[in-house]
Amino acid sequence: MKTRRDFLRTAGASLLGAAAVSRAAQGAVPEAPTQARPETQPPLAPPNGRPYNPVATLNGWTLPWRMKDSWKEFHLVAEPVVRQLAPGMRAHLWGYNGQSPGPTIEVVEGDKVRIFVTNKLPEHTTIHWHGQRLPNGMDGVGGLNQPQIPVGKTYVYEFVARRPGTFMYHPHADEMVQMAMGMMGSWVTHPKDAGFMRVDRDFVFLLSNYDIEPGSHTPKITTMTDFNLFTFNSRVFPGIDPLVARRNDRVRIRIGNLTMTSHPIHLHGHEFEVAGTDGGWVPRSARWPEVTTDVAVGQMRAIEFIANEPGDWAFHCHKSHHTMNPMGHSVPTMIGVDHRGIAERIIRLVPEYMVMGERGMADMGEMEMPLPDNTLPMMTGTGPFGAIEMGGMFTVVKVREGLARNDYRDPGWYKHPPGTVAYALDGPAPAAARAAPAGRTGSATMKVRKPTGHRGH
Ligand SMILES: [Cu+2]
Repeated sequence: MKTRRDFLRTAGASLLGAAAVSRAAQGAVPEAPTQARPETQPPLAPPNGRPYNPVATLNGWTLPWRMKDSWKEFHLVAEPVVRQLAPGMRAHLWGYNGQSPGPTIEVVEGDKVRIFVTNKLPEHTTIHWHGQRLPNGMDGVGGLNQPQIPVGKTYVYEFVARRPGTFMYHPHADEMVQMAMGMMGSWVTHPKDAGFMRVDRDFVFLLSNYDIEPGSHTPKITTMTDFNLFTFNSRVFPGIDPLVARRNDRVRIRIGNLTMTSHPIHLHGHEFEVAGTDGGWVPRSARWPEVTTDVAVGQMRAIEFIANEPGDWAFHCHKSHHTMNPMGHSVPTMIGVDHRGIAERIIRLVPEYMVMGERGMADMGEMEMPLPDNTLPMMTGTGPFGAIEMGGMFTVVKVREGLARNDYRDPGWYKHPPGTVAYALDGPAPAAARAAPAGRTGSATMKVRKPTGHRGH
């Protein structure tokens, strides 16, 4: 982990315009640690202040702070970053302290929080603290609650973290561009009573989406709905770490949505309850069991379950296009179309022509085609039984016996007890009796694909 100490020593003082900094900034601005690694960092046990059970940010980290005169002081630096979305693809995004999303901020209910925000972007910005109770002038809507933070300036936000729960932060300045570029982060306010709503493992991440053309690095910021990268904390499968739990742990997963569409998040093998939203904790009497919960745009959902089924359980968005990496949506559907004769004739003209999709597209998971630089296969990832054929918003909850309390390391693939894996039947399957179709016999189904003008959705 690097720090910006050098930067602050040389430039920090001159960045702090008199109008921009309140009485709070007397002395120095706290360090702004940065993180360049995309792997999930171990939870940050609080070195001071009230105790709490820290969260694990999926493919992310928690921002260290310092205590100063009973204030918890953080320093966020808004800046261009390079984020590896998965091995093989880097995106040029905007974020905070070296990463997109920015670091998670963790505080305790009742904490006095002071956040220094330095703008190293090429344009002005602000930060809005989504869901918080705070003085109106700290809410971060540029032009409405405060002036925009000019390039090179540092602003200071001060408020008491009044309500425990899960929150997000993001700019309210040139919002379409800055959100499309990846500016966002998670915020967790732990309850004052560390025993309240206690869980053994507490994960947090944000949903974000990008439109990055294969071969390029920068998101197209004008895209409104047709994104090609759907991410958990700006990572796509197989770049998303597993969520590791010890068997019988009570697990919470906090998910915030800052994309342009809703995401029905689905967990295999367990039922969960929505225990919290960005509005607060849900009373027990108002919860119901789910295996999928929709997280709409601008919402946060905290789901909880007992991880009592050992195994590798898929955990993903249930919109099947969101578990794909970049793909062309104008590829015609060829299922059931016998186009071999045509293909032979085309290959005489275009030798590299590929017959695709005649039996479905599962072959794509194992196909090794040359790709343009800096993009990812549409479906990818290999499990213990072969190609997983996924991308995008997909990862695995790994439930294992006997892990150490703070062990979040990937335990490898689940070793299934003998006799507990689906198996191939030896010999031919007995023919199923089928009723004869009523009326005419013989098929009149047309096996042609009619041209349409609908190239989008
Ligand atoms: Cu989705």
